[in-house]
Amino acid sequence: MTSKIALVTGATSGIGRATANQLAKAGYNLIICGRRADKIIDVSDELSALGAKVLTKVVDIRNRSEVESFINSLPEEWKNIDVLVNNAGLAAGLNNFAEGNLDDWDEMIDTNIKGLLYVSRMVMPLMLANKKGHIINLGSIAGKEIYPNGNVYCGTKHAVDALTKSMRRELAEHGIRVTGIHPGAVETEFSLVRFKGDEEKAAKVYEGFENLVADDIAEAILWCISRKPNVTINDLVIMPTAQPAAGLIIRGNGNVPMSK
Ligand code: NDP
Ligand code: 8X3
Repeated sequence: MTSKIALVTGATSGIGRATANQLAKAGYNLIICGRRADKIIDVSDELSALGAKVLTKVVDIRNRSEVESFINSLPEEWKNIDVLVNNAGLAAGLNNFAEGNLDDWDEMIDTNIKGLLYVSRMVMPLMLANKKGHIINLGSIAGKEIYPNGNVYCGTKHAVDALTKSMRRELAEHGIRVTGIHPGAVETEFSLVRFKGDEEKAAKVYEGFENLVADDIAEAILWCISRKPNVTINDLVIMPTAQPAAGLIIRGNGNVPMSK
């Protein structure tokens, strides 16, 4: 295959889907995964229409053996992965510690930390063998700061930040680049997932200010991976202008510039 190959986890919606689209437009072929089979087909159709070759797989990244067989069973020509976007992740709930839901905690830790590690563990040897590659990890402003009741989600994203730095330290000598992307509030399915399908609660998160959209992050990812090979963007913290810090959103203030 002459085009470069990118693997995007959690490409069925939001930032992952937008990133897969941006990469297809830039000429990449795509390996995409997520748990929702119907959505994967929709995204695959979108990417094919943009001229990309697409390989799809329904995978729950929390499941170690699913991740192992996903990567092991890639056809040889698809194992030449140039870019891994470790995007799949979620927040579940927004409670104080004492009232925290342990299933939510497990889900966040299993997905955001362990799932990211399982995928990375399987893809890194392929990149090492090819002596090239770029790993993009989706952290969050919640991995740089904390906010009220963000507790375990913030903990998982702080872990992603630490793992990103460790990966970079270890892989630089092999010419493999590692970048952490840390967005503030991006309107995706994120809040709908966090509030377990409560649309009203999810919509309130984005009221009265101009949030980021998935393409803002996808464009930044494309910019990071298209720098000259001697340039690594270590870390990007990308915030809505109206969100100067984690958990602090300036709503309904005419002084904050809007794009339209
Ligand atoms: P979405 O909910 O829109 O997308 C999340 C994606 O992750 C979906 O494609 C989902 O697919 C996938 N996913 C979740 N769990 C699993 C799993 N166990 N196995 C495989 N895929 C999974 O949210 P975003 O696009 O906003 O989130 C993408 C990343 O960006 C996350 O890591 C999030 O923490 C991070 N982020 C988001 C911010 C925001 O404000 N939106 C801000 C900062 C960081 P499916 O359900 O089909 O499995
Ligand atoms: C999510 C970032 O600020 O919306 O990772 O909680 S924020």
